[in-house]
Amino acid sequence: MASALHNLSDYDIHSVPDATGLRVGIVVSEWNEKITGALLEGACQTLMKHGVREESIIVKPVPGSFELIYGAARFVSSGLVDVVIAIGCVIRGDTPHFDYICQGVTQGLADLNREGKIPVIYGLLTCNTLEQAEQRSGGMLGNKGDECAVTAIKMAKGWE
Ligand code: DLZ
Repeated sequence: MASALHNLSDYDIHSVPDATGLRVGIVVSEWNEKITGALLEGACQTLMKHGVREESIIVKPVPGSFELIYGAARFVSSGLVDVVIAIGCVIRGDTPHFDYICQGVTQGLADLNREGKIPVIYGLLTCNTLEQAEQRSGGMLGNKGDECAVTAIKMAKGWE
């Protein structure tokens, strides 16, 4: 569905399994912190709404989105969590840097999922402008953090 029509926070609450007992690792990029902070807040609120205890959510900051791969990999190998959410925001600049970071992070997180140990949820906003990022982090298009939390619960509970 085109994002212009899709509010990232819209979902059928009855389609989400009870998440009591779930342990969640969240790795979050400090780059574009206002945006990633709002995504993190959305993810945590939605996880707790579905039964995840606050103390069962481990949050690890990393400097930029490229470091999400390492952070997520550490969570996967730690055995401490059932699912990982990687949160970042890359905004297009004047150089090809945007493309390299987006491709690198996407590939890195995809590789972790291919290992099949625990699910790694893709919470990377890849936007042309700051305004687009704001719209997707609690603005008119909802909050991708909410969507990531719902996806994390469905993936972790669906494969128990
Ligand atoms: C260097 C860089 C640039 C230009 N832009 C972003 C961005 O929009 N979003 C983001 O999360 N990180 C950015 N970074 C930092 C890189 O992700 C990474 O932290 C550095 O290249 C060091 O590995």
